[in-house]
Amino acid sequence: MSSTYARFDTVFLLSRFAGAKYSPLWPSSSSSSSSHSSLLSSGTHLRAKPNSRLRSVTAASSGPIIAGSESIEIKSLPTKPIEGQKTGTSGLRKKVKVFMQDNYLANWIQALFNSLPLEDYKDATLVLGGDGRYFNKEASQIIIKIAAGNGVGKILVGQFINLKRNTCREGILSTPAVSAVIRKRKANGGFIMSASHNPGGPEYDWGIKFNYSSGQPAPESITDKIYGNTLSISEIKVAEIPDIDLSHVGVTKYGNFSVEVIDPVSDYLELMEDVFDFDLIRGLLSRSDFGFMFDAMHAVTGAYAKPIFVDNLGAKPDSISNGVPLEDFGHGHPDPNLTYAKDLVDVMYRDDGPDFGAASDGDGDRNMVLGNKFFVTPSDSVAIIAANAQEAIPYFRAGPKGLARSMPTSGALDRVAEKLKLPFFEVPTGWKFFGNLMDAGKLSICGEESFGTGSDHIREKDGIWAVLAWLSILAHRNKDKKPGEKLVSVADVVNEYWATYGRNFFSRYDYEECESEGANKMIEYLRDIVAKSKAGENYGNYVLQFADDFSYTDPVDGSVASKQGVRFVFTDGSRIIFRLSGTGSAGATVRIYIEQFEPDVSKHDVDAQIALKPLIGSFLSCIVCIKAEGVYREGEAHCHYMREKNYSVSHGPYERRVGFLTSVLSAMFLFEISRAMNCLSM
Ligand code: VG1
Ligand code: CO
Repeated sequence: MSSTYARFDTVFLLSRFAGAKYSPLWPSSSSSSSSHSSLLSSGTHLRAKPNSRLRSVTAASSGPIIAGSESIEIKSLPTKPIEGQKTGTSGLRKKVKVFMQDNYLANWIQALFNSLPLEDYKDATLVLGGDGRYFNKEASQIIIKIAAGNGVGKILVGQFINLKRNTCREGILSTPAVSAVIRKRKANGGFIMSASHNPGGPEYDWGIKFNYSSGQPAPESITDKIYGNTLSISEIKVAEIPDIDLSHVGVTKYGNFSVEVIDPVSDYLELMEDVFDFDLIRGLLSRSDFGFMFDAMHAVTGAYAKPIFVDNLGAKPDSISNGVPLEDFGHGHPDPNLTYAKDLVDVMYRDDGPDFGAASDGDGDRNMVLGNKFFVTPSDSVAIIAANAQEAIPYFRAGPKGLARSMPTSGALDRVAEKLKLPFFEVPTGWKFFGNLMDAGKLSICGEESFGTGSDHIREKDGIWAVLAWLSILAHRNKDKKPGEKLVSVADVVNEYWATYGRNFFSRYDYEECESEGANKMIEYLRDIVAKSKAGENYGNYVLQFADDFSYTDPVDGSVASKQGVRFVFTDGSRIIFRLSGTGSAGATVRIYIEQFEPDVSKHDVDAQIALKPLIGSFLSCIVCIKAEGVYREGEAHCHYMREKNYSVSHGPYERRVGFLTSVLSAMFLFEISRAMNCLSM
């Protein structure tokens, strides 16, 4: 198998490792038992003719009428528990084929209602949106009928019309827009139909998230309850209403229940106008000596980019690429990083490329920021936004209240917080951990290394917000520049920041579709090492400050999240972190994060991989190689990696001529083998 390898100091993608096969979690409809009915396959409720204004609907044969709310009839559909519906870092994500089976989605939605207090949804307003991916259209109808069946009063749904192509995408709202709409319209919560940056289409992924009334992702206390309820569910409450026409803005009513189709952009745009100085940004974007490019990756921000950047801020129409949201993201992987947003990267690395480029992901909450021939790591990006926010962004005129990052995100932001004397928080991976701090007025700006940046203007990370934040910084720095004068560039802003605060070299390595068992064993093995580690131990030239499995106690509600990632932190601030992803749809993804701080400005220009090499080498030879001595002489592999940077690797566990990435992977097998041979000191 081959790997994709990109030489930039951020995310590395190693795909399809180990050939882990996905096995369905639930038999397909053909093999399903007759003791439960399926919302998708029964066809009686979901295939009704759209837009017929029925005042009452006769019950279908497959279940009894359990209630009549005014003129809506509600039916109880028998169902059976389905395994594996545990929510990960951000909602429930699976292959779309899994979601399309029997009552897979319906069960989860009903389990959600079973988990919420009645007052949180009865006669309440909920928002429904998504990134336009394959299956969202059908899923919207399922969610609406179950919401109505459970007594929800009103659903607000986004919709996007592409006038040029004369097409309509139903159920469109970016993740940040769902959060904004919930907050603005005081809704009780909302559903987001998206697997975010995971690819879409019949063969790929689908996902569902639920956000609460503050617009924030449901906390683990709720998602754990939902999971529990998926294991005991026996009925789904479905309103007997036809499919709702979601292609036209307007209201459809059935009894006390209504669905309002809304423009997905206006509430969000209004908020952005409050947060930023649009005149300032317009001044920059309309300059003839400033080039701008935004890649919507055929994902949801296609619906937002033209109205915001072009129609409101004066960017040229051709500055938006891949601006039409498509069900399969144009066969792309809507992940705004150097590997998957390659088209944008190619343009930005041309001599005559634009001065500023950005991309966002499937559901519009991630962002990547580039200057001409310059990539800004997400960890640096949030630190730079925080350092410049007060002078460049009206929303932060009084100064940010506090700063926060996820644990694996580099320590760049910590230094800004220290300098600005701001409260600072380190939370586990996943945006849901920031919300409480924001609600408590302790946090304004936060970010994750995974291309997530945002603030307390909403309760989600926000791709377009990050782009506008960067444009504000550049516009502020350049507002007095006369035509022909050299503009302050993205690279200038970053270099100046490094010179002031030092540089945190950072790199993340991903190993996708690993076998879950091996990956879990690897983490267990690392936990064993942590338990035996002592402060002051030498790892080559590095001295261990501490090693642990990160645990977080929420300062607001006292809830505890444990086992959030194994950390080795050294006395100079360098860190190596291992954790398993919670967003994959098949097998396990291992993430390794490596970071080293460099205060010396003369060394800031070095390639991150070169800068991180000594740390990687010392760590691996101590942790992996020595402990496994006699089984695998890893040291040789390192030397090999140091010489050879572009390679195609073989993933065999005994492969000798492998690079660093493979050798860590091999370690997973190695641990198991070593265990079996009893040659690890465990
Ligand atoms: C990943 C990222 C995490 C992010 C999450 C959701 O999670 O690491 O930082 O919050 O995706 O992002 P994991 O568990 O796979 O590492 V998104 O844009 O998918 O809502
Ligand atoms: Co996303």
